[in-house]
Amino acid sequence: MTSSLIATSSQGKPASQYCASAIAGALAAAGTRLLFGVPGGGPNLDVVGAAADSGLRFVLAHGEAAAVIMAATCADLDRRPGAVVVTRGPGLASAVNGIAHAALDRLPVVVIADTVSAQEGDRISHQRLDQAALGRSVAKAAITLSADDAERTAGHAVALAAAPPAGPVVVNMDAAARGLPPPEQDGRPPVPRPDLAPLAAALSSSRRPVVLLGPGALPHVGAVRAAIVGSGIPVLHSYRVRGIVPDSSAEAAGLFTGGTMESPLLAAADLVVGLGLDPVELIPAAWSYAAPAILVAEAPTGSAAYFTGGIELVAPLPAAIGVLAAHRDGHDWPAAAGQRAKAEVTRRLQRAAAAAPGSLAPQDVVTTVRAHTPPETIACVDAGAHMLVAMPLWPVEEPRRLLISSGLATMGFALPAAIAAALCRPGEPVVAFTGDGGLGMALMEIETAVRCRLRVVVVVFNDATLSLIKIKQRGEGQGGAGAVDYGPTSFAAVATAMGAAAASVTDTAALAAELAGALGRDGPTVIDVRVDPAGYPAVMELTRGAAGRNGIPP
Ligand SMILES: Cc1ncc(C[n+]2csc(CCOP(=O)(O)OP(=O)(O)O)c2C)c(N)n1
Repeated sequence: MTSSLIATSSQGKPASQYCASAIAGALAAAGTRLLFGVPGGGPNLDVVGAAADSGLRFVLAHGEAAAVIMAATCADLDRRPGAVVVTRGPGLASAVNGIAHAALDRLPVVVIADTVSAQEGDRISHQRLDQAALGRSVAKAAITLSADDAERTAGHAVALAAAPPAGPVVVNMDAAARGLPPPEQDGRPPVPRPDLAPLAAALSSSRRPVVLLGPGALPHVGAVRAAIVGSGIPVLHSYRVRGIVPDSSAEAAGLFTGGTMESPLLAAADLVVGLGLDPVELIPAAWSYAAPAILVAEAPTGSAAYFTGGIELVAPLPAAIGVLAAHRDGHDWPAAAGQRAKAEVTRRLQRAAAAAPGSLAPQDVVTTVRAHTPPETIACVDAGAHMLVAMPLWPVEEPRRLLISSGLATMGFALPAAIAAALCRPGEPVVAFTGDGGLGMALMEIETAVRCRLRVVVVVFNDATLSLIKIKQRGEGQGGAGAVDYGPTSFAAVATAMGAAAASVTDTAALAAELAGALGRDGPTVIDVRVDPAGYPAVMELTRGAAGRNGIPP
């Protein structure tokens, strides 16, 4: 053991334990209930021990990126900072994709790593990376935690993660470090006094406004509903916020991604009003509508550039919602224009369903699961072609019931997210929709769900192909079959080997029967569905149009 590790703090504890207690205490004070991760010994185990002392439950994951996705999902659902512990070097490097997801979806997560001490840096190269630079390059900040002023630094790290815009903070524990500069305070300026006159003027003269909702609107669900429901003004939701306006209401018009799904409605609009949009969610497609766009957000987002000719007003959202409420009458949309636009998208997607005997159309998988699960089910969706049917065909009545990695759009999201949802919302039904590619990236977390006895239903769209990428090869066959095709895998057999209940299905009746069993089971179920990808090109055309065809990444 090195001298730095046996150094003691002024409180008499070994310094690394003192640091671990400080960060665990700060997390507990912020309401964090779970710590995810993969420890690497030494100070990491101190963090696990200190977390238990502070009342946080530790959940051992198989992969660090998955652990961060779990923590980020808890942060999203609980509205408390998530927490992860990883080891120095490979542990932090392996966590990067999860940290990137938390960064781009603006979710507060504290990622605690130990590090080769600055005192030993001249001598020890093993597992030594520039963890401060690595952290800073992807997270909101990287902070060194030492026994000097540990409580204040730990409190600052947790508060910084949660301060808007929320995001991940990497805490590198170097108990023996001395003379660190005091951490910078978060310097976001206060929201300016609202000047919403341009919004009021535009709404006064608009006959066909459309409202786009983004994550900034999530804290204002009640006010948005009061302004919108019953007004007849169609509302589109970004991926992360479906359910702010319940899908059953006449105004709920479905999704806004920047693709073609929402085109007929936007083409008929004479004004587009964005509330709390984050351009990180929008696919890189051209904006080609005549209607002017006014985007309101509580801090500059750069949205105006996405909506060519759009203007961004920085103002408190409740004030903007108030302006909208004052102008909810006076438009001339046909009755239930939003609901009808959404129904048309659903009809077209269903028409694109195609399946050879012995397989299911992806659309039928989604609608069958929806029909056989309770309305309040939390669905977690991976990146892939299956996402293009799961997102529009899964209606929700509340926000945070349909989860996806929106900003980063990472594969390997759905299973860890579903595990976290089951942990944070015990007793609530949870479904993970994932492709064979995405599940392959997070596969071992099935064991995590088994060990934690979580009632998670994993629905695998198994076509042994990276279908979303295959669609983009269409025509040219760019890259050849070897670029996208896997050999067949029985995920049911793999899951059984890990102790999960599992089945392979090729028709909707069997899928429905397996779902019934899964929802009554005290543990995870993996339903390996043989899907036919033949309808995906048409789905891509309907949802994304040229942006999808041209190979723009999801
Ligand atoms: C970590 C990560 N790697 C690569 C990608 C690019 N990508 C997006 S979707 C996709 C294919 C997904 O295949 P699969 O999980 O089988 O789902 P399917 O498209 O077949 O529905 C790929 C490679 C990504 N988004 N995230």
